Amino acid sequence: MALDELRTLARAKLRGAGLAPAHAEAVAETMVAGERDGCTSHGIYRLLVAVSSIEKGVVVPDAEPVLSHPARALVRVDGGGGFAQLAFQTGKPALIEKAKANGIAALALNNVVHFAALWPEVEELAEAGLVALAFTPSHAWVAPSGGTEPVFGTNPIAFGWPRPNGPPFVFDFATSMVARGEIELHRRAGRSVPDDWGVDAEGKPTTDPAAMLAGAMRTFGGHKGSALAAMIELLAGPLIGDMTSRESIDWDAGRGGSPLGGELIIAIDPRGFLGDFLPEHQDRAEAMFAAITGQGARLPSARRYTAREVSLVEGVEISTDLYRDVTALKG
Ligand code: NDP
Ligand code: PYC
Repeated sequence: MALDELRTLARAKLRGAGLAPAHAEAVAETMVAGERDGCTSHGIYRLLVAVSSIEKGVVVPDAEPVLSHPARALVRVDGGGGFAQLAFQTGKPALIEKAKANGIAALALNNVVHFAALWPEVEELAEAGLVALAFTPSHAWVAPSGGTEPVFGTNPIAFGWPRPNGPPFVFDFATSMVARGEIELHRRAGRSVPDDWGVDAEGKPTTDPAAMLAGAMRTFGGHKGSALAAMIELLAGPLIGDMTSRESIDWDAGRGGSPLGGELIIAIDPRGFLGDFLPEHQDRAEAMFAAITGQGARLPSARRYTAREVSLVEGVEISTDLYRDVTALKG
């Protein structure tokens, strides 16, 4: 499918589910971006997830994000229970302006439903010349290192770094072994999963995606991923007055919707520290990137940018099953 065709389809299905036009546009954009960049766990498959969340009453379909300014370098957007994408777009201009005025600024999104990847947000900020970090909890699906009971969400962390002659350096990954969406895609395709991704409801290793979804996922990197997952719970939960992943899954009360909660985005203007010396220090960063790629290793996001170049010309391939399920949605 051509990307425009996919965009039209996504908007129509979101509108068909009752989502207000501004939300439908913002949400469709991140799904198309995911599919375009070969991030299928957060691509067009998420239409099924978003529509199901709307139908379950987990998301407020016509929520109007409300912007406020808690401090000189802080921005807050209360998403009113709507999807996070429009809340981010509402807060982004003020975040950029405050980061450039103060050297650093932070944006808290509160009361938003989040099902998306974080890289589009840090990439947009890096394209505006800022170094960016983003964090969000989700639902308690992940056991701490050394345990088998879910406490953490899949809690992604994303980072963006502007580069002078090309797209930004960006990484974005869950602090669980994989995103939950990846296990769901394996279940849909009838494929088994590696047994180090999680455990079943009895705490035993399993390769059955359905059993793992009913049990607990593992953090990546043992105790290190576990500590990062805890940090994200704290930064994008209690620090900004929002829910932890445990509180969020309790709030969901078994409906199986996407997580409601908060997100914290931090933006740093390199000119704050470096002023006119910025180019000289940018060159030092570029030397590090060259030392990585020069030995045959790749930078995070290199795969995405390559996939993007191809998709922009050739469009994307959607599996027959997914196309059938998506087109069967109302709208
Ligand atoms: P992956 O494990 O697939 O890895 C993601 C990151 O690692 C990307 O930046 C990727 O770059 C990079 N990477 C992968 N392989 C290499 C390599 N060999 N060398 C260098 N870099 C590499 O992602 P996850 O499954 O952990 O997460 C997928 C998505 O799920 C994320 O976008 C995340 O935001 C989203 N998510 C959202 C949640 C939410 O609550 N909203 C919860 C959990 C996850 P590249 O893309 O170029 O391959
Ligand atoms: O894939 O883990 C995930 C996820 C959770 C919320 C959005 N994506």
